[in-house]
Amino acid sequence: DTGGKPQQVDVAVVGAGFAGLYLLHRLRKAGLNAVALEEADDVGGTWYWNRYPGARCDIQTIDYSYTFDPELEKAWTWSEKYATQPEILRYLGFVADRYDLRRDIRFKTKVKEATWDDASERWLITTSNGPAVSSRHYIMATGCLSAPKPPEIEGVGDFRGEIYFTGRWPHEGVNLAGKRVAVIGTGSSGIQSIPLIAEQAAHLTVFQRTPNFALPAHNGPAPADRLGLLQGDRAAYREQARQSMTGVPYPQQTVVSWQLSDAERRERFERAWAAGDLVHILTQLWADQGVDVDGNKIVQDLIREKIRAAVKDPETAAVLMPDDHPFGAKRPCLDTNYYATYNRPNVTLVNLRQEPIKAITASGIATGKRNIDVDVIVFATGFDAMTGAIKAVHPITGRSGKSLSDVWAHGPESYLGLTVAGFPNFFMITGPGSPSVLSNMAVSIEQHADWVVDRLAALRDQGFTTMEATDKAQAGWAQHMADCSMVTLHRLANTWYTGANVPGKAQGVMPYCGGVGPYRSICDEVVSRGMLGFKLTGPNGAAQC
Ligand code: NA7
Repeated sequence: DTGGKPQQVDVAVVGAGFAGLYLLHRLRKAGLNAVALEEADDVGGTWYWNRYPGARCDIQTIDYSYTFDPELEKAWTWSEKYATQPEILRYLGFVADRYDLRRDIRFKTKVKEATWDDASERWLITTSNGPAVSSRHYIMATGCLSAPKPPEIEGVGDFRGEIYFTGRWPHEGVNLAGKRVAVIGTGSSGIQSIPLIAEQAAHLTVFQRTPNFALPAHNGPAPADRLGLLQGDRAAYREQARQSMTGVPYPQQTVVSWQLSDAERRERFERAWAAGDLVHILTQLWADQGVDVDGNKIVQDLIREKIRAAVKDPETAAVLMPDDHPFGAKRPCLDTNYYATYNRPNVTLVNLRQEPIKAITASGIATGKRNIDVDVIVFATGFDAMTGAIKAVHPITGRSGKSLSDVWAHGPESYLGLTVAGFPNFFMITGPGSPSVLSNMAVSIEQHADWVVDRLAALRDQGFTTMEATDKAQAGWAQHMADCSMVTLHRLANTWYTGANVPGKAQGVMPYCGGVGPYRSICDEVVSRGMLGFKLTGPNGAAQC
């Protein structure tokens, strides 16, 4: 804060990634003036920071795109079925330029604190760079996987070689050629980067704590069948996506596993394996795969068979086979040559379940059994997901003087994943309690942003100044969240969906498990029933539904 007068706007947005950019566009069209505060020196969010080798989106490009403007869809053509990080970053830059959004973004500006003032009914937001912001509304568009998790391993400071985090990969200057490299972590970031690091490094040692299910991406041109569906009737395709369970328009399966013969199940599985599409394999095999442990085990066995076939050394193959969680309960990965990489002579796999890392030393990594000397350590250890980036603005102080971190001490509470009781005019895009990470983010982001901006415009038009979820509505949403999570298998795995990846973090399934289409209907019904569950106030009085 320079000590100058706060910048006055209708809406302050934090983040200029996929969500922040769309918000700026929508807010401007709705006649609300806004500023986006962005820590990086350019737009892109996730796609700005995650520059590690092999970084790609694992939702197909035809689905991972903005859909709000058919002209934009015409103006941009993706080069592949799955876009690389640089291509997605170019796309987001293209969108920022096309809609002239950069003039409303303050780059290299980290948000420090945010405080609600009851008297003026405004948020005051202090920043690391430039004046504070005073705004009527405050929207966190900070993403779900943007706050890297600390390594939680002793001795990191002692290491004399190079250290990289996949989520904070340097923009240039990384050269792994001829070096002994360690990768810690086998989530999506590890699984995408390991094959490319293995090609460059003299030797690669992968430190795996929990094996993950990974499927071949079969990247290349966008598949003709999916592209045909989109191009056949673009509006209908997009609408089906919005009403679907995942934000990708696949039909709902109604046949359960035990109604199919072994041969029929295998045929469906092989088709899904060949499709190279997470949403396909997660939703199109049989109806009980995501909700019943037996229906799920059939898929697990079929995938383990594939791993066994891909990896030549049976012991290594066994270590790579997930055996502790249902398929889909932990985020599965899409890979290019992942399992085959373990057939290379310069790659070694260390099973941390047998020999946990004791410490990082000056020269490498010490497990209970040995010291492995390396020149470079890559941490692909993940994120403080869903709540980490929101809580990083600390404190966010609401009406009661309480901070959001305190209110969330036992886990994130929200109404619709969009708002929090006690925090008037505060909104989250893809927050905990929304479908977010269980969906195609592009579709969820547009739905959330549309809903929020439409509400702000309606408030203004109706003469209200504040909007706040009631405690009762929030408790009802928590119950509904719990009910939905009991139907799926996500609760049966220790993952970043449940907070289990961060020591000491409150446990609970954070994303809404009820599906994108049903969630949209609920959000729309809240509006059609007169803002059910919200209290609105303004100079002409209050309304509570
Ligand atoms: P993930 O999926 O959280 O993966 C992190 C990996 O790092 C996972 O294998 C972890 O093992 C491992 N890990 C984390 N901490 C440690 C320590 N201290 N020691 C050893 N191993 C550790 O993060 P990603 O960045 O790969 O992917 C995040 C999402 O981005 C992904 O799901 C997609 O949605 C896109 P664990 O499983 O916890 O035993």
